[in-house]
Amino acid sequence: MRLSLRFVLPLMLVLAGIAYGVAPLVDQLTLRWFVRDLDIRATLVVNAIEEPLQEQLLAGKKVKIREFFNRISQDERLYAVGYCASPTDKPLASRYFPLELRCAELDRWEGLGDPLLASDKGPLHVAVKPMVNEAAPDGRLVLVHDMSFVTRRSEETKRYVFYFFMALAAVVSLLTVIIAQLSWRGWMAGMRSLLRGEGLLRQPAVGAPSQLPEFKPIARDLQRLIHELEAETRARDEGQITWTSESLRAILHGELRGEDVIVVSNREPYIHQRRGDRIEAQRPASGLVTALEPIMRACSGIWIAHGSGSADREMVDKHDRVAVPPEHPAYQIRRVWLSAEEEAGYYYGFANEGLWPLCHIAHVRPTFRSGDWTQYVAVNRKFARAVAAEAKTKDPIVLVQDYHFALLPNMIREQLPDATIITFWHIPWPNPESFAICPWRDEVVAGLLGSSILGFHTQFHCNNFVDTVDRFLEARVDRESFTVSFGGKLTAVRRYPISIAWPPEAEMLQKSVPDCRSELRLLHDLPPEHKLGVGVDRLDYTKGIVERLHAIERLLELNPEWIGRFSFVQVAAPTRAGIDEYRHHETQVRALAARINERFEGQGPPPIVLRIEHHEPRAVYEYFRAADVCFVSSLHDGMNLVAKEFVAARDDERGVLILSQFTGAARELPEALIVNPYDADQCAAALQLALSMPETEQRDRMRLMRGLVAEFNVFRWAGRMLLDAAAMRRRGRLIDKKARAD
Ligand code: ADQ
Repeated sequence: MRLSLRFVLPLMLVLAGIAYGVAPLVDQLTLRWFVRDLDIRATLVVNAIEEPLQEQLLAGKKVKIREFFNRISQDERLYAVGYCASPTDKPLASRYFPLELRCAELDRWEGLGDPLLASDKGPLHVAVKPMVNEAAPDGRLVLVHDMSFVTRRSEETKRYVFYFFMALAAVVSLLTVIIAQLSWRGWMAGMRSLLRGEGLLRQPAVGAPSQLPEFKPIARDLQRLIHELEAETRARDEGQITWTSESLRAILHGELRGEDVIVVSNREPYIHQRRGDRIEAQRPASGLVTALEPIMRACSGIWIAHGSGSADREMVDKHDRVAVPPEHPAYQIRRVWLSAEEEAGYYYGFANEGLWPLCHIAHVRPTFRSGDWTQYVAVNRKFARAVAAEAKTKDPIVLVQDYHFALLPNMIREQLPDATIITFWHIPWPNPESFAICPWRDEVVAGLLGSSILGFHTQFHCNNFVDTVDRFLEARVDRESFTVSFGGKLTAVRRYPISIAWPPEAEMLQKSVPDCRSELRLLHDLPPEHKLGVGVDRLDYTKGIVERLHAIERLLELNPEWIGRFSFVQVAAPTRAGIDEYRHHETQVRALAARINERFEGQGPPPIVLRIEHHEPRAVYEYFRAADVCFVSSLHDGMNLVAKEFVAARDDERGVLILSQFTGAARELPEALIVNPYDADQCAAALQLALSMPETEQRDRMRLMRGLVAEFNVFRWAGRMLLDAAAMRRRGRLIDKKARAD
């Protein structure tokens, strides 16, 4: 109806306008016709009466002539008749002859002048015709016609014109509405067929309306738009969106606008360190920070972490908060202070001597001390209090990071029952038998089940966790939906493989690959064409550095042609040096490297170069870009970001990645040379293959791996978790609303 009105209303207005303009025109036209008719009539009358009138004029019978005039002016239209013998005479006239018509002024009524004379009776038409004889050579007959009928007719004409346009408007409107409705249906059918994809490229489906030619120009545009929308929706549903920090930020703005977001991790995203009289804000080399920062920036949330820097206390306000990043503050860090005792028990003790080896099963015995556990509980509680204090709403989104906070989800739940708690466990989860040796296994698992969503890197770890719950707790496990119901709360156990930022920061790729190659070879006193392998890790026993060095020794044993032509630089960041096992591990690595170098001494550059120190991310990338091979030999690793960083660093599509089958990354990067790090011969063979791999094969493998890392990047990791959380919150709110309504 509204559509019809859209057509009909303007049409009516236009027609009314035309009618308004046309009526006076028609009026004038009809008047002109009547005047012409009266002229003709006057001539006829003159012709008809000329003969008898001439006779009477010659006879000079004025009375008779007046009677004669009175008689003929009884005609309905002929109003009066008069005769002027000369301009100086008075007219010899019938009754009603207008006094204004004087014989001396008859000239103006002759010819093409205006023949109309206004009178009380309405307009009169005056026709002056010559009527001469010998006695009156200037004689003129004056015929006055009544024109009041013209006014009546004009009124009627206007009325008819109005009716005509009304009828025309009705007919045209009706036709327009019918045509519009039919066209609309046609357009709709055409549009539907386009939306179904029956566009220009394909034939319409049988029975479907054939495509309207009018759609041809927009068909391609429309199809492109539809495909884009479809791809976007599909991508979002299937997690294939092109995730960038911007798209993450945009989605978070859309989905989590105004939400209260809190991140909790042991490590802070910015650590303030005192360097002499300067204070430096250090950004730890951590994938976690890279992944979570865009979320914090998008939501201006708060990040709660252990204040571990030497100048951390100097930088905070009275609420222990500091705004970061220092250059453009976008969110806040809330620092939690730990005593040396707390740190020893919670961080070094239960987390890193207990849970870390327990979950990695790297043949280092986990150590469980009740004192450590007490501190672990106390510190988790301390962080729970900090979360409750920092929450601006009763239902914040809390992102709990890692094995330092296994108890925290449930503790937060006790204080903020409506919070959405997403916990991500960055390390592997072992099978139930292995996990069972933890004296507080039930408490740890129950603590984690305070989460709304519990994330792991791989499905394998999700399965292990659900099996563990099934084995030790009175909980209902739904393996279809992968949810656990425990103590009336539901936890979704999900796989979110972590990754790195893509594309890597431009600064990381600033130095060209040839420059990195030549500079690093120069730095380590290696010839320009020397083959270079790299390993980049925290100096952790789970990273398989010892196994890696054994594999290199085995390579040189089996393929002595590489002696003096191949060196391996192990970049190792010191870590958890307060733990005996780590100190022992460092000693072991140093001794092994020294022994191998000694063994091949005097045969060119040493095969192993140890760089045991923290490097800036840019320096790490330079090693990646300079290397022919990157060797990741973790004995067990939740994901391993080093493997993905190596791939990201190689925009030249060269270099070979050797990757342990016990990393989460191995499930995503099958184009790497996948090895068992415990098998030195297999690793040596992989090294041999890598060092002699043709460039085309390197490129093919690297290209595939780069494609995957680009797509499954860290923004996707964070985005998927938060989108799931947002969906969960929407569902929760809907259920609450319904419950209130019931
Ligand atoms: P990590 O065990 O620390 O992480 P990883 O994923 O490899 O292991 O990340 C290490 C990070 O530190 C990388 O960004 C790397 O570049 C950097 N790094 C390593 N050595 C360095 C050095 N010498 N100097 C400077 N930077 C160095 C834990 C889990 C992993 C999981 C991540 C993320 O153990 O399995 O992938 O969390 O969830």
